[in-house]
Amino acid sequence: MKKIVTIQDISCFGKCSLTSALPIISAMGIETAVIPTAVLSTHTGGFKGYTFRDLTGDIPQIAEHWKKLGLDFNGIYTGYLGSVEQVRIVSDFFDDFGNSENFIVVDPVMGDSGKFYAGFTEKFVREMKKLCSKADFIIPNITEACLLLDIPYKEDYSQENVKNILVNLSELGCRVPVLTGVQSGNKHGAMAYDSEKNVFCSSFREHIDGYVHGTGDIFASVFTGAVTLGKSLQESLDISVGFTADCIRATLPCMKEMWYGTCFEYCLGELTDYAKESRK
Ligand code: PXL
Repeated sequence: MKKIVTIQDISCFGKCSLTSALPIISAMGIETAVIPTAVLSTHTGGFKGYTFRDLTGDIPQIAEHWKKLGLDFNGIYTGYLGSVEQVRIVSDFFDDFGNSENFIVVDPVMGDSGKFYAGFTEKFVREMKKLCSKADFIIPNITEACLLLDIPYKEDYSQENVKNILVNLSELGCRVPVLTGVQSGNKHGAMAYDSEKNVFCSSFREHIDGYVHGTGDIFASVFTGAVTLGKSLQESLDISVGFTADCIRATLPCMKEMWYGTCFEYCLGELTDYAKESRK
């Protein structure tokens, strides 16, 4: 069985980060080890008064124990990281557990809709850029791409603009930047650039009206799962865009507030079937 480790927070309520990555990647038939970076009572994207217990100090101890056990992983996938120090420690984890056989996915979670999430700063962006340079894949949304490239956020981008952004992101040092939240006419999806092959890929679905929290984490989790299963970049984009769209569609009939997240649970069977098919 393939095995990855994902490093991100546990938002106890609100369906994002580890509480979505763990079921999603597991449903794809992949063992999913976790390193929780912090425990929050809820995510920060809509709830007020959340608690935050920082677990930065535990990460090097977990890594030391795992080194003694001789553990290795097919992939390492990071999501929400809570401080500059934590980014540095995760960077050391990449040095210890990254190798020529496995791959690293960094989702540089920092903001959305042109704004930082609570608590993020320019200093954090500078550290995140360095982490991205060590990744095979980075998966920013457009807001995060603008932060990483130090360019102003806009609402609308042409395909040419998006291609330029992707090339500039690859110059941070990562092999394949994947940009989420890309609009093309009345379609919505993701575009990616394989800088080694000099090839662009894209995948779009009909635009669905409505914004739900946590879709970036769903996309990044499915994408990581697909890469772990050995899928091509195009196929990894297709399954991630398709599954994320299905989760949003499943949510709209029963949606209360966007911060309660998606009803991704209704869609997990798609991933189980997909993984079963690819094991045949
Ligand atoms: O979905 C990304 C995310 C993860 N973890 C925490 C967050 C957010 C976005 O708001 O607040 C704690």
